Amino acid sequence: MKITVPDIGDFQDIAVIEVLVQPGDTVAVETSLLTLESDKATMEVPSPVAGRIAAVHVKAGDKVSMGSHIVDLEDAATSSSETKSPVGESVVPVSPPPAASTSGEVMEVRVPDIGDFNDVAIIEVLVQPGDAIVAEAPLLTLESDKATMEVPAPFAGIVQEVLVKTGIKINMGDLIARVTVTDAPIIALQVAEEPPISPAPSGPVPELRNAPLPPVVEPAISSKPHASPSVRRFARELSADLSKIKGSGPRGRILKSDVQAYVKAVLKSGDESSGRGLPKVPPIDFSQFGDIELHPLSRIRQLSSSYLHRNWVVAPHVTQFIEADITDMEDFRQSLAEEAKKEGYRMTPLAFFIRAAVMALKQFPHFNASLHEDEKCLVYKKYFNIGVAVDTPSGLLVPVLRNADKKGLADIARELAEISARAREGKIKAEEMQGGCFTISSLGGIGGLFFTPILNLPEVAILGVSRAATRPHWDGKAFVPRLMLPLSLSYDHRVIDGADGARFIMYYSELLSDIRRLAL
Ligand code: CAO
Repeated sequence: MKITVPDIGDFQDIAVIEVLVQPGDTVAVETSLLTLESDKATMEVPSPVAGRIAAVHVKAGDKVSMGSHIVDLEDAATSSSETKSPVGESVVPVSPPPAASTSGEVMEVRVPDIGDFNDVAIIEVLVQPGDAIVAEAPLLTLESDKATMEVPAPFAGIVQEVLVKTGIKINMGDLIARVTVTDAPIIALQVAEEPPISPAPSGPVPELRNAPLPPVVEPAISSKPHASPSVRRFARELSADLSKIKGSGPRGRILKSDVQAYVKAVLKSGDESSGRGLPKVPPIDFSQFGDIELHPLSRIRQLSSSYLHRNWVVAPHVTQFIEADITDMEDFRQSLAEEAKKEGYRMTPLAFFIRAAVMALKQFPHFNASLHEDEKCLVYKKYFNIGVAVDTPSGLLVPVLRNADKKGLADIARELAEISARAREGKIKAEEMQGGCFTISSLGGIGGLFFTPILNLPEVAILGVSRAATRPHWDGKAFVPRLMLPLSLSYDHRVIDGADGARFIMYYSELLSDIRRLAL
């Protein structure tokens, strides 16, 4: 049976952007055969009958019009060869950006001109408050009995409020959302990568957008994947996450072939995000052994668990330990503490540790680097941003102290107090946790000896600081009491050799022991 392009309205010479079937495929009635795209709309041509594809007469890039011969079907289930009307998948034209919008302004986004359609049902809301969107990112999917349409964003921004929900019917001019306009490229966290999470017991949703702790920090452009409903359906059937798939179609559109290639690659590597191929711990009914209670984990903890797991598995960690003699440093700090108190801040030992970290990073630049994504070169950073792990009621956060090399001890101490207080109050912004070069995790206020910190990828090293204690120290003639600080340096062995790890921590320890060098 010869299948041809049906009546597609006013369209002539419309481009085939994807051929969805190949010889040998079995198709059902309405299985999509082709995706066509003009500058106004994207359409899928469905099969009018069930059968097996005997031959395909078009390829991506060809132009077709009504009557063009598309495929031959064999074993067709009915004798009708009249192709059904295409299921229109209009990409609703983007409304022009608001004329007088300036970055930071909250603008309304309304349903643009959607042609003759009235009271069209929303079948999917693709954004939520807090989402960073690029211009033309799909906001909603609408479906009438004739077509499925996506309503794109007229400009880039951060979604403040979504005023519609799945199931309701809308018309041209209805208010969809309020969006804060941004003119800079939008950088968002890779939250989309994470599995769905149940509502947090504490804190509002935006908390989720504040990336957590030791891990954070791979900026990524966030927008909803650009794919037609049938490709979305196909991806859903295969449990493939569209946000991880790079589209090879026009304007980055994800094609069926992209989904297939992605699934093949995942199967080959045996590395789907859920478990990296590791066997799962079998579920246990703990109540069989005694009373239990179930407490939900905070969103930050759920996110950090996934980041930490990834970092632990991805980077081969080595941890090197040393004790630094900080007796003189502590005397010096005490001498500054009184004055600092008068000025309203605490001269914390951490300020010294941050300053020494900058000096050590300058001496060993490959510790102030990240492995390039192709793993063939190192990205050296010429700036010195130090992340500090802060213990908060909802879990660990790592705010970043920027340009620490340009700040004195007092400025570092003040800023540290300010950012750690805001982190504890849940007021730290996502961007304040990005761009770190090296992280310090201090458990000095709590106690304990050495520990093995997990890397905050893509950083290549992290320093764990424990509680200093006075110990007998052999000075060559006698044992003398010295204040010794346990340090634990974890590094990424893909980038740093053991010898350099040892050199770095020795140098760092010497800096802390020699207050003249540290104070310079
Ligand atoms: N040795 C001995 N005493 C130390 C010390 C050390 N290494 N570090 C801090 N102290 C002292 C401080 O001087 C302070 O004493 P005073 O009250 O007499 O001034 C006291 O311990 C409490 O310090 P702190 O921990 O409250 O403050 P800080 O500036 O040292 O640290 C911060 C700030 C935000 C890093 C810390 O509060 C915090 O959250 N630490 C936990 C980080 C964490 O959980 N890391 C693990 C990550 S991996 O899972």
